[in-house]
Amino acid sequence: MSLNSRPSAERVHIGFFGMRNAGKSSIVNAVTGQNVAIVSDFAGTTTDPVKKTMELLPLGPVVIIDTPGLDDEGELGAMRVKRAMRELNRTDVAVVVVDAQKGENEQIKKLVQLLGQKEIPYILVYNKCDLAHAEGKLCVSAKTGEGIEQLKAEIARLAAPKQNTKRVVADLIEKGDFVVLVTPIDESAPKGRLILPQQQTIRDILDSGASSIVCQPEELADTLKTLGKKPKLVITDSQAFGRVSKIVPEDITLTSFSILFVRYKGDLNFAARGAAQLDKLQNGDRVLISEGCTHHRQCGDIGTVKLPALIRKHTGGKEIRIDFTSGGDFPEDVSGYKLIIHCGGCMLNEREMLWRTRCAMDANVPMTNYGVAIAHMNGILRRSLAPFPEALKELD
Ligand SMILES: Nc1nc2c(ncn2[C@@H]2O[C@H](COP(=O)(O)OP(=O)(O)O)[C@@H](O)[C@H]2O)c(=O)[nH]1
Ligand code: SF4
Ligand SMILES: [Mg+2]
Repeated sequence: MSLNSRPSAERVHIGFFGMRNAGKSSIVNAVTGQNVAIVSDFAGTTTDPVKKTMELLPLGPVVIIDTPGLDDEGELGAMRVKRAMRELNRTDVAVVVVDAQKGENEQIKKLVQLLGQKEIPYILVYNKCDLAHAEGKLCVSAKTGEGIEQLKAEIARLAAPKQNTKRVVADLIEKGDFVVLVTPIDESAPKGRLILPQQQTIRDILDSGASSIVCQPEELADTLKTLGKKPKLVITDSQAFGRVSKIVPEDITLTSFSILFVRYKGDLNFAARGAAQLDKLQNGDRVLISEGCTHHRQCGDIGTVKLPALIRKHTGGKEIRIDFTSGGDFPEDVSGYKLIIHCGGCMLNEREMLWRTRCAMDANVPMTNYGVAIAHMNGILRRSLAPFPEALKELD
């Protein structure tokens, strides 16, 4: 990611799917005008999904996902197909590539059906039209470039409404408002910088013509005192919720970064409802804690250390089995869990967060969020949801 580009989770994700050798990678290259994908006439060359961020005009910043074929063979192949299918859950717009010489087979029909179920808009495109023509279909040739402009226009048309128009905090504040942000810096915080949810929140405040001050919990009392003006909002890192709530006077609205993010990307109302499950956990119950970061856990040890400790305390030392997943990992089947607790998901796109939420809803498993769970266990959930009346209703 270059320094001035948009975070990839904020971009529209365009996935290319189809049988091996249909020309998916060739079309990706033709559409992007770059050699993003490896093209080969040896079937199964694209072994893992390849992702690339780029500007796709006239649409703007996107992520292109080139996947292996739906017909990859053997045990390894089956795994790759599974990974390709998981990419579907991150896809805002799908391009289904059919070899015009071969036409649509059962797998393509199944894929199209699945796209319909998941309400993912898709484009069915017949490639290799320099070799065979398909009547009444969108025909392209990655080789000659025929139809590629039309395909790009169609992608842009379907992708435009998929751009996230929700805001992190802008709808809660006005020009001239003042916001205090609390971010503890402990040994698990990344060195020398702020993490993405904090950066995005600050940016959204700036975009609103409001201003913010950032401090650690230790400095909060003094900061509030010296301000001389009541802040519109205090936003804290969830891990300091308990401490911070004691410092911030009751008449000042208090919420957390991760509550703002579940509202922005996921389903805050569902997360609010899910918190009550923390009071019902029994010996032997399984809880899934899931995080969106892959390599560097930006949210530090909240998910691996702080939350499990809080849960143990909250349940009075009950034997709760806690599983942890991070990055793109999220179990296909969550029915074995009594509760899922997810981070704010700032590194995931909205579709992925909503898909995870739907997996939980389908399996009747309550799902909540880091900030919501921590606020609940500190007895301050009502207070931290005060700016969101719809979510508050879920607590009654
Ligand atoms: N004639 C012709 N060959 C193509 C076209 N698109 C791809 N190919 C060839 O089909 C083979 C498979 O292409 P590739 O993009 O790797 O397919 P993938 O497996 O779907 O990613 C390669 O030999 C390409 O050169 C096309 O539009 N016309
Ligand atoms: S994806 Fe989750 S764990 Fe990673 S920085 Fe964002 S909120 Fe924190
Ligand atoms: Mg390929």
